[in-house]
Parts: sequence; C-alpha cells; structure tokens
Amino acid sequence: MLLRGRHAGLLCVLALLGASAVSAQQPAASPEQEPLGPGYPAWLAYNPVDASAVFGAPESIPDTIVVLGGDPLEHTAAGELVRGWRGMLSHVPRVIAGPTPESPRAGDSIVVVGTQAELRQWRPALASGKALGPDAYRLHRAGNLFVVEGGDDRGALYGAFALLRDIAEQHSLRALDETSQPWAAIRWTNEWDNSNGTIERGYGGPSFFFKNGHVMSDVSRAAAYARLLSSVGIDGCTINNVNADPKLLLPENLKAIARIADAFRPYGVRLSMSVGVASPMDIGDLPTFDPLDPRVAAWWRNKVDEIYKLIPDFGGFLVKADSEGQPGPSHYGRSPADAANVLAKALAPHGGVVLYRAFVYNHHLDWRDPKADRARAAYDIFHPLDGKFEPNVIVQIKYGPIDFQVREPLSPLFAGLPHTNEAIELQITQEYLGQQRHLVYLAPMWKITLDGDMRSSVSAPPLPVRDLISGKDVDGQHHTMGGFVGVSDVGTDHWLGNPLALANLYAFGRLAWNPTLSAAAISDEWTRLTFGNDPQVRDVVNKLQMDSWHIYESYTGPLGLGTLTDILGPHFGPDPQSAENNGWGQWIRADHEGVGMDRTVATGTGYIAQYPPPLEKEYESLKTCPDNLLLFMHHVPYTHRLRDGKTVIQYIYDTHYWGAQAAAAQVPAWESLHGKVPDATYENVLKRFIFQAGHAIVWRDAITKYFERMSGIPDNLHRVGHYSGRMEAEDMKLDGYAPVDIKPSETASGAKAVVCRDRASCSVSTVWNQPDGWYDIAVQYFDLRRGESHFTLEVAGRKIDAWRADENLPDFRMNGSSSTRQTVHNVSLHRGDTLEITGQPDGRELAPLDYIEVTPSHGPSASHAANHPTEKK
Ligand code: GCV
Repeated sequence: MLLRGRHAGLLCVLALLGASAVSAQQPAASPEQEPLGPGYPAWLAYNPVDASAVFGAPESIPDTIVVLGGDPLEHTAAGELVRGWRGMLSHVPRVIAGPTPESPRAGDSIVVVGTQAELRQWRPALASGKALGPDAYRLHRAGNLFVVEGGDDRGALYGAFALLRDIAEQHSLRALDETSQPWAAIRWTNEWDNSNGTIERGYGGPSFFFKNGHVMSDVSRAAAYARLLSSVGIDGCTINNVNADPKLLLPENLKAIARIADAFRPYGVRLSMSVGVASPMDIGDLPTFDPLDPRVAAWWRNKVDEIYKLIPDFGGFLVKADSEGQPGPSHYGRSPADAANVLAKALAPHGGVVLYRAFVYNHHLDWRDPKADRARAAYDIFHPLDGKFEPNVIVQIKYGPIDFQVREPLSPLFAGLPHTNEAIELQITQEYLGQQRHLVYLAPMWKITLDGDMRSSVSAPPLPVRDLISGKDVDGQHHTMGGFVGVSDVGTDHWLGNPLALANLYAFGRLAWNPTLSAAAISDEWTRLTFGNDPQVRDVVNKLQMDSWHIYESYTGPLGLGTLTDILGPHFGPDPQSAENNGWGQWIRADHEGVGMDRTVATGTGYIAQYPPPLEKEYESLKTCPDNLLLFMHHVPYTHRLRDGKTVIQYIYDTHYWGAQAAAAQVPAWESLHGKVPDATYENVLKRFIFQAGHAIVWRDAITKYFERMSGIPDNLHRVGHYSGRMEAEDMKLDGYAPVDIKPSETASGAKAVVCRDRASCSVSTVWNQPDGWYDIAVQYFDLRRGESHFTLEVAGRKIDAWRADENLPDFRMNGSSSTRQTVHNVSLHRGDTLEITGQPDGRELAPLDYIEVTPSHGPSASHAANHPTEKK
C-alpha cells in the first residue's frame, strides 16, 4: 500500500483512532459507548447494529475504505467511517489513501470516498451524470463498491456521515442510491459565549471556547463540537455572544481565536464572530462609529483583512445593534442597512457575509399606550429597507415577532423582504422553554413556522417560510443567499446538559439541511442513532419527545399568551405579572375583565396588517383566528368561548391541570427504559423528569391562582385553591422557623413560606390524623442559586429521607423559579405519627419550606424505594 505525502494527514487521523492501513477483523472496544464523559458522543454513539440487515451476506460488509483525494475533509470522512465501522460493525477496516493502481484488491467490498471530480478521474463510469452542487452528496452502490460522492470535499464528508446514519438505522444498503443537497447555504449555530467563560442563556455548563477573558488553551472540545455539527450538515458557528465583547477583535485575541477555527476546519465548519458596531470606537481609537464615515469603513476593512490573514475561511460577522442596550446606527441617524453594508463591503472581497439581526426594538415602550406594540418593531424597521442591503448581507429573523416564546405566530417580516436575503433564527437552548430541566422537543414548533404559508393571495401558490429563506428566487422575489441559524449555547456539561435535549440540536441541523423532513421522523432518527434500534426504546423516546412541547405549553403559556414566566428574572418559573407595566413590551394585558393583546387592525395595534392578506384576514377575525394564537392577536373577556365551547378561563384552568398530569406521566414512561439506555443517561434524565413533574405543579398552581384572582371566576371543577393532602409549613408547629411572604404571592402555596434565621437548624412538625395507610410525602421547598441547605424528614422519630438543596435553581429569591420538591414514596403512616422536617440553612439560603403534601400511594410493591431511610449525597 502506498501513502503519498499529501495523505500524511490521514495517517495521523487513523493513528488517533487506532485504525491502520491494514485489514483487521478483531472486534474493537467502543469508546463511543462512554457514558456522559467529557467526550460525550451525543448521537454519534455508533452502537452495534445487525450487519446482515444492512449489508446482507457477511462478505458484502466493506473492509476497505478508499479515499480518493488528499483534502483534509476527506481524511476526516475516512476517520469517521473507521470510527463507525469499529462501533457499529466491530470491525476496523483498512484505509487506502489515494487512487493507487494496485488498489483495491479484486473481490474486496469497498467504500470509496471522493469528490465528483476525483471520481470522474478514477472511474468515470462511477461518477453521477448530473453535477452535484456544493455540499451535496450521492451515495450509491455498484456491485461491491459503496460510493460516497461529494459535490465537493465537504459534500464527501456529509456523505460519509449520511452513510453512517443509514447503517446506524439499519437500513438495507442493497440498493443504495441516495442524493441529497442542502436547502440553503447558511446553516450556522450561534453561541452566546462570553469571554469570561459564562454563556448567556446557556444551560449546559460553562464555555469551552473562553475562560477568564481568554480563548481556552485546549480546543479539543471545539473540535468535538464541530464534528457533531458537521454530522448533521451545519457549516458555520459564531462563537461569541451577540452582546459582543469588542476586545475579542484585538490582535492577540484574534490569534487565539484562529486556533478554534483550526479545530473547526477539518469538519468543514467555518468560524464567524459577533461584533458590536461601536468597535471602531471601543477598541479602535476612532472618535466615531458612524457607518457612513470613511474612517469607520477603513477601520473595518483593515480589521477584516487582519482576520482573514489568520483565518482564511472566516465566515463573517453577526450583528446585534440598537437592541437591548447595544449601540447601533440609530445613534447617528443611520439605518441597519448602513450599518450592515459597511461591514459587508469589507467582507465581500474575502467571501464573508454579514448576518444582521432583525431583533431591533425599543425596550422602553409606554405600556399605557394601547397602540404601542413590540411585535411590530422588526417589520416596521426592516421592511422599508428592503432591497437596500448588499448581496452578502442576510437579515436574521427570529421565528416569531417577540422573543423565542413557547408559541408565537410566524414573524411577518419573512414576507416583508422580497429583495433582501433572509435567515431564520431558531433557539436550541431552551431559554423560555424550561432551560433543559423540562423536556421540550422543538422540531414540531419550528416546523409550524417553516411550513407557514406566506402567499400573497388565496389564489397564489403556497409560499412557505422555508422557501423564503432558501436563498433562491421564489414567487418573483430575489434572494442570493439564505439559511438557518440556531442559538445553541452548548457547554461543557454534555453539550446541552440534558441528554434528551440534544434531539433539538440534531433536529436543527436536519431541518436546516431539509426542512421538509417531519419532526417525528427526525426524532426517530435521533433516537436510533443515540440509543440503538430497540423498538421499545424508540416508541417511548419518540412519544416523550413528540408530546413534550404541547405538555410544556399547556402549563406555561396557553392560547398564545407567550411564556408566562418572570421576564425580568431568569425566564424560568411562573410570574405572569412581570410582563405587565414595563417597557419590555411582552404584555399580556390581563385585567379583571379579560386578557390578551389587541393587535387587530380594527381596534388594536394594527400589527396584524403586517401579514400578507390571507393571514391578515385569518388573524383579524375572532371567528377564524386559531385558538392557540387567540390571546396573541386579541383581547377577549374570560368568558369568551373557544371553538369547543369552553370559556377562556376554564380552558386556562383545565390545560394547567392536564399539563401537570402529563408531565408527571413522563416519569414512569422513562422509568420503563431502565437498563435499556446507558445508566448515566438514565439517571440524568430521570432526575430532570422528576424535577419537571414537581415544577409543573408550581406552574399550574401559580398560573391558575393568578387568573382566578384576576378574573374572579372560580374553577368549575373546584381544583384551584383546593389541594388535597397539602399542609402549609406556616400552619404547622414551628420550632425556630418563621413565616415570610413570598412574591409573587402565587408562587408559594398560601403566599407564604417559612425560613430558618439565626439558628443552625429549625423544624416544622404536624401530627398525622388521617387513616393509617401507605402514602407519598412531597416536601415543597425553595432551592436558591446560592447555598446548599440540608433537610431531613422524619416520621414518628424515624428518618425517612434526607437531602440537600443543591440544584442551584436559577434565582436568588424564593419564587416560582426556585420552588422545587422532594418526594418520598410509599411511606407507611399511622394516625398519631409525627411528621417532622428539619432544615439546616446554608449562608443566605435559609432552608426555606413551603408545604408538605401527603397523598395515598400504591404501597410498597411500587417501584420506588419504600419507607427506608435514605441519605442523598
Ligand atoms: C443575547 C433575549 C434574551 C437575551 C438575548 C436576546 C437576543 O432577550 O433574553 O439574553 O441576548 O434575546 O436575542 O439578543
């Protein structure tokens, strides 16, 4: 076998993988099976498969990989195929680099990887007749040759990943012939990493790009991330927060950032950066950042030239300006087009692009003004600029007009820029959607926007958003580029913290590649790649994923109200009132008569007129506006009847009770997979589902109480305010504990909690005066972002449970974001038993308790540990 000089890189890749250029049949240990370790492989698990289902006879399993080109991306493809073979087929193939005359050996079953041009040179008959475009690939079989043909080198790499996907899903490759090309050129993630190592809205641990103001010296995780991105066709990554630190543009930082770009490059991922438009002043000693000032243009030109010297494949800039305190062109009376174009002109000679965010709005709106409306902002500002942007500018538009809420209508701006490039911005990190502590599979929600029809008249052909962002000319509209951007915010804790949340990163990539795929099909792919092909695992995981958005929506944001969270805090727990009476414009306009924003043309803010006529008509009328967007578009009385005849207020009550129940049912569903998924994943996810079940009750109680108070209309089913088995801590016998008022009041049962001040420990107790029997005991307490209070639960003097409040929920205050519960199952209680909880404060976390709730259980045969003293941590 001959290895030419230009293939030396491949040797290194293979050496790292333990593969070699010789044939070997020994089964290999699969490091891909590693549990949630630092190299957590996510969906690239390469679990063993039934090879006969894929290849048929054993001799059809390729044992040789021929790499035709010398390009690093093809080397990556070969390395990845070796990894896949090793994990899935327990086989290490030999790798032949280069089209050597003596290779391959006759009779060998072979995978050939190359570009269309390389294939045409090697064996013209094997190359596809039709030209493959950039990043596209074709997989096909010719006898014992499995051909991975790329439109270019990146396409060859994507093809290798696609082949591995087919194998992982145990698809038969007998008649393999699959051609695929990406929907759009821009398929990027945005990471909101700060240079100090934190990540804005990141819930998967700290940054692996930055630490203490510097680029990390070890960029191996950056490379591992690029591998994940590349496996689903993502070709770009913006590594720093849109609230950008201008210092990252200083020469010493750019040099270090170039190391990240080096780590990305073998996977075909181009690095890009967020920049502040004031950088020429912030770090450049210019007295101005006016985009029309020639000194500013020259400054950007020089900066861009400097960047390309270090990072020749630099992707471009992402810009947040005139938004949430970020400086912008309005400072000089200039427009977003002026600001975008000065950057675009500097980038154009190098092939770079500007992603300019349409997330521009005034957060000092006057809430008393019934015509004021944040939802209008993007369209009002950008629509008049249509056609004024340079061809390498892409306007990046959040899927809805507000801000990543649990449900929003599609942004009208998608139809408002017929002569401007557009990209959709989706949020993978679950900022308003449970922060990865609640399961929310986002693909079904994203699909609604991508499939959203923006045709200009009922008689026109459909014009889905996915076409408008494809970068192609559609319906007389001119675009040169377009795409998909996902705010990912991965960190060092298994990327997104929750292993099941990785389905969202996967789904983002798959939809960016092909937005016509169904959410269910993507979930199934992800599940099979991650956990293997066991039908039970697939059924359970797919159902959990596919139901999850609806469940979360039902207890956090009904009827299009948006997520009813603490919009002035961490965006996690319930606090509907926080949306009102401030300049942020996320108002729900709840009063004693009714609820919802009137955005109609007839009587409201006129927002609805921003839609093309068919959608305008549908949303404007109460008769046709869909129930699930009703309160986004209309202000209605609580007694307004929905399509099924139910009143708005009763719907709010019912959906919250249903949602909390459905969240609780996720726990046993997941438990049914014990032993069928890796233990570390099982435990990690179980803990989150248990938390979610408890937190859904916090949400349920807070939102239903808020609306009961607002509306003065009781729940038909008498559930709101009546909680069987609940005992308020403040009503129990207190030893050292003192009652405190909780704000907002609806986030604590009875509006109060008890705290332990100035003592090493305090306790609450009560005497059980109900029938003897088996019960579950839930203790509701607050786990603040600081401190680790310790609690013990005793029954009749016996320790039943002990735990620490060490979850560091995201608030320093006692409220709906920090309220959580600990449940002990199947406790035998006898009339006269004393139930006592002892709390030991830690620093400023005063072992706060809200209530206990005792409910009949199924007895000790149930799966949970029964009545045994346990000590957690
Ligand atoms: C990076 C929301 C988030 C902010 C984020 C902003 C944006 O307002 O809460 O953290 O800032 O969106 O998208 O720019």
